[in-house]
Amino acid sequence: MQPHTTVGIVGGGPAGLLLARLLHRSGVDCVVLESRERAYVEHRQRAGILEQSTVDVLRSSGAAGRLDREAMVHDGIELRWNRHTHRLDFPALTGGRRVWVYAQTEVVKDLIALQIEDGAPLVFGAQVRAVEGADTDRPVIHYTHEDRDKTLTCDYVVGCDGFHGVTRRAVPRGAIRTYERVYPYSWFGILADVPPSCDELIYAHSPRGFALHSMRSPEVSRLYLQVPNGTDTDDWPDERIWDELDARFAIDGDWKLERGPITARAVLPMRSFVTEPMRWGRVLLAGDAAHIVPPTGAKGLNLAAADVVVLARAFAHLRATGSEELLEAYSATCLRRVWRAEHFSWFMTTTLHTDPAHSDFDARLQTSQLDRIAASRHAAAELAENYAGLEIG
Ligand code: RFL
Ligand code: PHB
Repeated sequence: MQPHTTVGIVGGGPAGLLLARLLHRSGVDCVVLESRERAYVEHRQRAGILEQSTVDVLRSSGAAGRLDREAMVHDGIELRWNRHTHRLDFPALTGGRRVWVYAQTEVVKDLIALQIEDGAPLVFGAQVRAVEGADTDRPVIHYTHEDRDKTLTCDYVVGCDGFHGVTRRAVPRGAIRTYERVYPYSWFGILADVPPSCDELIYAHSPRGFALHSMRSPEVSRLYLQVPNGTDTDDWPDERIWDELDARFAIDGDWKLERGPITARAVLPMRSFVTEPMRWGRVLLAGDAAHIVPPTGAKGLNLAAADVVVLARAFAHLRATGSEELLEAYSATCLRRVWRAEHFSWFMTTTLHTDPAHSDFDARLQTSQLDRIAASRHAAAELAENYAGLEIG
């Protein structure tokens, strides 16, 4: 007999792992197939900011023990432009919302440990090659594990395999529509063994380009610089990175950027992308497999978590009632939140970055918008509500 599961999950990133956790707790059986090895998945540097709703779901699924001990709770961010700084107070502007600084790598480690502790199936080194039969009631996952070709038949397949995954290809061309925007700049991200020079994240707009000061712990800083697409990390010796960060964060006041040993560096392209619908037959897409946002709004991981919450609820409903009604509503429910986050991420990105094709006129519009955020509680609240996370769907 062929191996079979109710929900076959392609990809063991945050979307796949959290979905598996939620399904396991509702008594829905599933298998996670992840192409990479555990150590690789646990150390891939990605997101750092969790919204209230993401923390809530990690807590309610019993996955927030270490998060509640170690995460840093932030009540705002700083925006910098024209050599001055403006703080947004999230709880005051949003009726009490805040964000958590807890690295995606840590969320992933916590979820993997729980999955293994539960004895729930999670296969590393399982490279999915294709998903077939989306329009049948027995879709099949074809994958390679330990040099052997294998298959897994499923009632449903969920593609949590990120932007470059294969599950999206199971949907015939023409059955889904994609929307895309590629930005004319990238982020150069570093990790440095130096205490953060700030208590909260700093998003800086400057004529030299955007910079972001984030953090991973009281001892480790995470910083990003806008750079041209195609930038080679070898062209950026440490001194040049720190000098450029210094120049972009500079304000007419007392502030100093502390420097330290750089332990990781990478260039990350930026893209907006949406697949509509997020379901076709018995194949569903979640997280980055379905949509991508540029990281300026800190939304990607939170969107992935929101998708799988909706999906887990739909599978639990199916199990309890036999009704597919929530699965049928899955795509429309998620896309409302996705498009809001797409807009916000685009807004943050285009307001804060320097576009090489832009004129001085465009640059003045950007600073006018930032001035407006500083002057108007309504404009500030709009940014704060989106950043700290909206209740949608
Ligand atoms: P992932 O994390 O890409 O996981 C997909 C998993 O699928 C596996 N896979 C396959 N497995 C089997 N067979 C195949 N054929 C497979 N193909 C792929 C991959 O190995 C991988 O393990 O997608 P997921 O789970 O949807 O999670 C999405 C998030 O990772 C992503 O949205 C965020 O990291 C985006 N993001 C941020 N999001 C936030 O909410 N807050 C942030 O502060 C934030 N900062 C960021 C970010 C993304 C960044 N990069 C790298 C673009 C900062 C950066 C720099
Ligand atoms: C991060 O800490 O990696 C981070 C924080 C905020 C962002 C993007 C990335 O907007």
